[in-house]
Amino acid sequence: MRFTTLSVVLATTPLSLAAPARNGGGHGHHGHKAPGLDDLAKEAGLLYFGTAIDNISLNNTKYLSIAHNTSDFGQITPSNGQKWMYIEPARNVFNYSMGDAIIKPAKKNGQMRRCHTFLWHNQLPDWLTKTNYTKTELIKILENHIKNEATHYKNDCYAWDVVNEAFNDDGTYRKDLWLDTIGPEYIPLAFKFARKYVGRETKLYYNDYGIERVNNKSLAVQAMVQKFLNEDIPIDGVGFQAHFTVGRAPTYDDLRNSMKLFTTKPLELEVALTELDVRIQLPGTEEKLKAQADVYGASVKACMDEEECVGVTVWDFWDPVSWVPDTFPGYGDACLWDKEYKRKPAYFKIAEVLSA
Ligand SMILES: *[C@@H]1O[C@H](CO)[C@@H](O)[C@H](O)[C@H]1NC(C)=O
Ligand SMILES: *[C@@H]1O[C@H](CO)[C@@H](O)[C@H](O)[C@H]1NC(C)=O
Ligand SMILES: *[C@@H]1O[C@H](CO)[C@@H](O)[C@H](O)[C@H]1NC(C)=O
Ligand SMILES: *[C@@H]1O[C@H](CO)[C@@H](O)[C@H](O)[C@H]1NC(C)=O
Ligand SMILES: *[C@@H]1O[C@H](CO)[C@@H](O)[C@H](O)[C@H]1NC(C)=O
Ligand SMILES: CC(=O)N[C@H]1CO[C@H](CO)[C@@H](O)[C@@H]1O
Repeated sequence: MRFTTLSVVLATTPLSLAAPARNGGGHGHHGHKAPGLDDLAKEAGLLYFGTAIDNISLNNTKYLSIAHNTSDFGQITPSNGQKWMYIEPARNVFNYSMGDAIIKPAKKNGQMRRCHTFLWHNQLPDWLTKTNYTKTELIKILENHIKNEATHYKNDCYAWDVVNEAFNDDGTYRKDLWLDTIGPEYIPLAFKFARKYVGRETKLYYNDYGIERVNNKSLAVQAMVQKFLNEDIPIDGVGFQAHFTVGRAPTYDDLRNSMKLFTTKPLELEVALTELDVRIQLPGTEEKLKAQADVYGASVKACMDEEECVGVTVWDFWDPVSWVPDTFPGYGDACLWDKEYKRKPAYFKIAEVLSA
């Protein structure tokens, strides 16, 4: 099934979205290179192995040489640059410079792009959060935002995260601006608007954290998708963010079971690990790095073994620019490359899993 999907994508997608010509090759007589994570992921039947990158890293040539090495990363996701506060900083004033700074070089380099995100409760501009709009006005604002951003990035994105993090852990809807003003129908509305304005081939995803096990939250997302299906609301995939912690991470079986909520009949959606990182309580030790490698390995294996899991994206690859230390004090070292740009045991574990 996955191979069929891949050939359909390659056959019907504008060239710019399709798989890249590789840097470095490795078929010549000189300098055979070890295959990277994306090379191995594609051989294992996935569409990509990717990474999120952020604007603060764009002045760093060493960082960029790794981010744009297509042997390791076949897909790029902007961590922040396509979020509402940057894209529409004043009402109906659009600024794509931060998004473009990530998307354009990735496109030029033949890397696929996952675009992130049209609608979230966080990183919204003040003009949106500090005014009480009516329901009708807010729906207009939502459509106008999606229309403009989707049109600007038309055919640039393999997938769009249309709605991000709409549920609480207990499976109820998250209370935010969107729910308070529009009601739960803001979610299907966002997907309808997205389908209207994104490129024909672009996949529409619902993306969330804490759904990597069968629990109240993943079941609530499943129920929502089932309702979409009954009501002809377009959706193609569910993104498992997969921000994990050593010692508390979902197992291989947890992930497989939760993926099946969405990939089996009647939903038959695709899934992906969209923001994978594995934090450890500092200081890092050899033992903790090994445990981290096992979590990364089990997570990637779960995606590899699930026919409808299309790929894995890590939420940045370099420890010094990870979001983890700022967000979870005392935790860190969550990425695949350490501060000296050395690949960590987790990198090699993933390579081993993908090669098996
Ligand atoms: C790109 O990555 C591959 C796989 O990790 C590696 O073998 C190769 O040396 C890298 N290329 C460059 C130019 O660093
Ligand atoms: C890039 O800019 C950031 C500040 O935005 C700075 O902290 C960092 O040192 C710079 N990196 C390089 C390689 O110049
Ligand atoms: C657009 O955003 C960039 C990056 O944040 C900023 O440097 C630039 O001044 C903005 N452009 C306008 C016209 O506001
Ligand atoms: C918006 O409505 C809330 C609750 O009714 C009120 O507390 C707040 O002051 C209002 N904000 C503005 C900017 O009118
Ligand atoms: C899960 O939802 C059920 C009701 O559907 C509730 O009784 C239970 O407390 C919830 N569990 C958690 C952990 O929130
Ligand atoms: C906030 C930030 O770092 N913005 C930068 C993102 O990247 C573009 C292109 O390099 C810069 O113009 C922005 O200033």
